[in-house]
Order: sequence, then structure tokens, then C-alpha cells
Amino acid sequence: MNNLMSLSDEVKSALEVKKPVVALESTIITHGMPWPQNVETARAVEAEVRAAGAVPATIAVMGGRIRVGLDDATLDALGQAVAVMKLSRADLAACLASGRTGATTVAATMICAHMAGIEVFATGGIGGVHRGASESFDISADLPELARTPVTVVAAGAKAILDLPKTLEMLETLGVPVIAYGQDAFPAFWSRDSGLKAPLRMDSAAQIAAAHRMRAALGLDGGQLVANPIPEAAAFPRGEIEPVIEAALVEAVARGIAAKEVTPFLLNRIFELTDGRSLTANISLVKSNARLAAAIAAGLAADPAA
Ligand code: PSU
Ligand code: MN
Repeated sequence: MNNLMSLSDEVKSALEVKKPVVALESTIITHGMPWPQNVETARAVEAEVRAAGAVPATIAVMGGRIRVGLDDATLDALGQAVAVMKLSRADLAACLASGRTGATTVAATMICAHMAGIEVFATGGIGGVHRGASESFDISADLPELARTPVTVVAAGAKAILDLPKTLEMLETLGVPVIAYGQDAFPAFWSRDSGLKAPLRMDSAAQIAAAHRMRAALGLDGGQLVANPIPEAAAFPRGEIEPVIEAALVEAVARGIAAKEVTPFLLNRIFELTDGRSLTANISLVKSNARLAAAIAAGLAADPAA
């Protein structure tokens, strides 16, 4: 494994002494936000993790290796790089083998985090079942990954561009615990309430950490999805963001946007249609997820795996 993966010194020593570590993805940097806000946000999110007493480990593929923990210069280069591959489970090996630069989605970040020995991961929103999936069959590989790789993922629910009821059904079928944090409702990324009830609710990071350990003790595969509502001050009322999402979706269909391009296209269009306010909200929720993930990592560190 050593020739496939490089851990930064900081991440390596934290893992050695079992300090809390939080993995962070890189697709949100390369495909989810425009430069320079993407790099600024990545740094701000790392700072949140540190302020909460954990070590951040941003993950990407560069130079034929999985990099876990990126220094300032590398993060900067990634944020401005062109032709970066968007890596899910299917693409990881091909990217490494061809020596290209790749950004990890939720699925690929989970795989790499688990390989490195990291149990918690913070992001914005996971991929899921797209609207119109009965025709397009577009269902993110993030969902089956949650069912097989033992990493607890903290997100603000699934992206509101998705079909949320179908996404929750699919997670149930796959046996993935979906835990709303501090409320009954499943959050909808830019809004705190999707109008759907989350299957599970927990009110403390320690409980979430205990549930993570309990799954392993029971021999159950897979991770957990923690759905952390966006901070009140940054949230959009659902009625306000929904028409914007619908307009962006209509445009995506009209322009024939498909497969991997769908999510980046929609996020960018929604950014334009809200005069950048969707991005401000996105940044706020990622930082909030980073804080919760750090608290869960602390809970796990206090009760190390057997
Ligand atoms: N959330 C964001 N921005 C993003 C993503 C999520 O706010 O860019 C990325 C994540 O990396 C997620 C991916 O895993 O989109 C899902 O892509 P797809 O729907 O193509 O599986
Ligand atoms: Mn897809």
C-alpha cells in the first residue's frame, strides 16, 4: 500500500497516536465550487477541523499516488488545475495507473480514508438518486459505497437537486443508517427541512461514534450517513431554492448534460441563478459539517477500535 498512498506527516503522526482525524473530499474543490472560493473554503474547512481538536486529511490523487493530507501549495495547485478527473469507485485505479490528477468524490474519499485508517469524513452533500432516474438510471455510486465501506460521512443531507424520497428509499434498501442530527427532519442541503422525516435521529456526537463502533461489533459492513442541517443563518427557505433548482434541471435536460457532468453543471447554474448565495450557504454548511465530524472523531478516538 505504501507505494500507492502518501500520508502527510501531520496525518501520519495523528493516526499513529490515535488522535482524531477527519477526511475531506476534493471533488467539492475541483468540481463543486469556483476558484478562488474553492481553495479558500478548503482551507477554512481544515481550520474548523483543527479548531475542534482534530487533524484534517484532504484526499486527492496526484502523481500516481493517493495523497492524504495536502499542504498549502498542493491545495492551491489542485484548486486551479484543469482537466482534473472526477473519481468515484470506478475511476480510482485508472487515474492512479495513468498518473493523472483526480479529485475524489464521496465514494472514492470513503475508500481512500478507510485504506488510510480514517473513520470519519465531512463533506457538503452526498450524491444520490437523481430526479428522472427512472429514465436516466442516474444513481450516484456514493450510495452503494455507504453500504460497503465503514466510514461515517457527515453531510447536510443529500443535495437538493436530487430526488430525496427515492434517495432515502435506496439508502434503506442498502441498509445504510441515515441519522439526522438534532432534529427529526431529513435536511435538504441548502434548507434545514426536506419535508421528509429522517429514519434515525441522534443528538450527540458521542452517540454517533458509539453507533459506528456498534456496527463493527455486530459485523455489519458499511458506514453511516449523518445528516447535519445547514446552520440557520445560512439556510434558504425551501420555497425559495426549489424553483431555482427546477430551472437548473430543465436547462440541464435541454442541453443534454449527462452522467458525471450533471452535478457540477447544476451546482454552477444554481450559483449563477442565486447571485452566488448558494455558494455562501454551501461554505457555511461544509464548515458546520467539519465541526460535527471532528466531534465524532473525538468520540471514536476516546473509544479506539479493538
Ligand atoms: N456536494 C457539493 N459539491 C459537490 C459534491 C457534493 O456540494 O461537488 C460532489 C461530491 O463529491 C459527491 C459527488 O460525491 O458530487 C456526487 O457526484 P455524482 O452525483 O456524479 O455521483
Ligand atoms: Mn451520476
